[in-house]
Amino acid sequence: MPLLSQDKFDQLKQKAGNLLNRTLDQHVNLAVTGLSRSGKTAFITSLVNQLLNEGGEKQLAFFNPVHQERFIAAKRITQKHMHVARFDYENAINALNQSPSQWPQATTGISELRLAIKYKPKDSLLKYTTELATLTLDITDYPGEWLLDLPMLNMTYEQWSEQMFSLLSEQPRVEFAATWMKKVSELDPLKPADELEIADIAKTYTELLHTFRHQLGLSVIQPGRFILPGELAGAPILEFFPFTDIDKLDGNAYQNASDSSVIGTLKARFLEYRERVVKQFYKKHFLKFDRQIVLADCLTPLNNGKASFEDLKLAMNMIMQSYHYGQSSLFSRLFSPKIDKLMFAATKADHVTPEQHTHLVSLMNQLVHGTKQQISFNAIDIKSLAIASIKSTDYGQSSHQGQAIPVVRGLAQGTGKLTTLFPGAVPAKLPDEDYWANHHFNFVSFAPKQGMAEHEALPHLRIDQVLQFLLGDKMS
Ligand SMILES: Nc1nc2c(ncn2[C@@H]2O[C@H](COP(=O)(O)OP(=O)(O)OP(=O)(O)O)[C@@H](O)[C@H]2O)c(=O)[nH]1
Ligand SMILES: [Mg+2]
Repeated sequence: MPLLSQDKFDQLKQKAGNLLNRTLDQHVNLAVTGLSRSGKTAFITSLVNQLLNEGGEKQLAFFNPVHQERFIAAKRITQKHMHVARFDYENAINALNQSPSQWPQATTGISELRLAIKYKPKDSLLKYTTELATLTLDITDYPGEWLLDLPMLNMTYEQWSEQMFSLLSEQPRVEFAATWMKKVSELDPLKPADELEIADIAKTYTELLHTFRHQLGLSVIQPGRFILPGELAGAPILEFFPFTDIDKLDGNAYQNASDSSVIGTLKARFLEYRERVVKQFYKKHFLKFDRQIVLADCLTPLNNGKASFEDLKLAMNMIMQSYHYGQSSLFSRLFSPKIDKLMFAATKADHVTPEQHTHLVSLMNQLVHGTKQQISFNAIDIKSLAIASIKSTDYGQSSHQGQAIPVVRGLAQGTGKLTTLFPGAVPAKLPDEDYWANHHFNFVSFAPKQGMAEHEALPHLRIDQVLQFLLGDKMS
């Protein structure tokens, strides 16, 4: 006679399973970031959509839980933080399913979404105790612009002002900034601050930042919150600006300037911004992420030209400072993030022909090159990929002067016209003068494909590889 009845055995197994479920790591805090328009909303929408559609086996061939038929299902559950906006998945899907199909709207701040993913464990301890396991996945979407502020923590107001003025004095910014800079240079720094005057000059500075981002396609925008203020819109903490020629002021007068003087007010707000905005974001959110994907649209700056691309390079460098925590005493004292996997994804890869994808990855790698070496030193697992969250084109061949050339075909954004083109070669290295002088990149924005069915997984490029890198080990 068996010592335990089957019922008893199952009960015990269930208990052991519950215990392990509690002790094993079954939770991932995934952060998605990138500068505005880099493709964060499209990425999260597609990733969630692939999981909710139970993998759609063919579509997720490189995601082991699906490939090995261990993926059961995913569903949305109530998000973790009640005070953070919900990622608006429904709205994004509705836009894509509309006729004609639309891209989801631009978003402005931080948002969250939580999924419960059920799967059959394969290699983990869980397989001995329970049939199914659940991975809870928290996804946070936040603007890369917020990371651009990190270097401010290491700077005094004087240093920051100097750096900003030297940026503003160069092309292409100077053309737009000259009048504003003159206005600041005429302002008496030691006179009592006039609240309205300061608000007004800060407003023009903010408008300049918007022009740099949206009209010139530049990436280095500081302070980042000025263009993406979220709940801080209109607060005095966002009403300051860099001051010119502080080093030419009388040292004593500057140091002794009262808090109510122009310079004193600007300095105090700068410090408050650092403390309450920059540091708080790191403490409240950044510290809690386990895994991070940084999205970058390298193609639009390539299309815009040299200044835009160089600025992206600088911005990526600034963003990467957030991962240099092992190197700098300030950051290691302030934060000890636990990120163990970091992915860089070059988005919108469906805009270029497939043989260009290796170049796109290599370009992306060079943009983060210095950093990559330093981070791998800190034992973070890093990978770069070229992806399309929502593939909007088809590939084909066309003949040009008797030669077959690869082409992409899709509906041009705006006109909706079916367009076939060879957009040009992506440089495998950071472009030099010769590239800018002799190469032409002809990039067209595409509308999403029409007639995507509501309950079918969205077409994509390499989202399965992203899932495998970011979640595969947690679902083994
Ligand atoms: N062809 C193609 N275009 C894409 C893809 N992903 C994003 N885009 C384009 O890039 C635009 C911006 O994408 P979003 O996902 O809204 O970018 P975001 O980073 O969330 O932007 P913000 O909300 O402004 O910060 C979209 O409106 C599309 O035009 C993609 O996979 N393929
Ligand atoms: Mg968005």
